[in-house]
Amino acid sequence: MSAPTPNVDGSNVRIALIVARFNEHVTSRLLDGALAAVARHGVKEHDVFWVPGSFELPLVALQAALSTQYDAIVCLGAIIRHETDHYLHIATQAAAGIQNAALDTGIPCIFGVLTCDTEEQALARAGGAQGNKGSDAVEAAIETANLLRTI
Ligand code: DLZ
Repeated sequence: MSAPTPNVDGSNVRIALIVARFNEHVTSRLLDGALAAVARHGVKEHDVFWVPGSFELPLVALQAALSTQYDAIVCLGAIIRHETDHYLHIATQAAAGIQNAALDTGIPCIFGVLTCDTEEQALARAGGAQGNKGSDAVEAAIETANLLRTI
């Protein structure tokens, strides 16, 4: 049995897009992809919030989810490996925090955060040869929000 076609009709979905400013040359491209998907799928309403870095994404995602103003939250960031293991702590906490925000509120909080070894890898996934993870994240948000309404 094959998987059903996902419902990516955004006409009844309100989305908060939360974007990390760190590595803005990458995250602004993720946001471009996300906004293109918002338009493509007819998303009802959307707001954009910028945060300093990926470490701050979970708290703002939680607050947006608690606000009851959104049916889904999309978190966008770019974590690129540095000389120390600092990036690892940021990536681990961002992933866990975003998932916790979703599980604590019942609002889908989507992990649109790139975790890459190099800037080239990140750019390839932000509108380059590997597509745009920001666009994918919006589609995941719409699909999950629509799915939750059917359960
Ligand atoms: C400090 C830092 C570092 C070293 N690397 C990244 C990164 O690759 N991607 C990212 O989104 N943010 C990074 N940050 C910033 C942290 O996420 C955070 O904003 C600061 O530690 C302040 O809490």
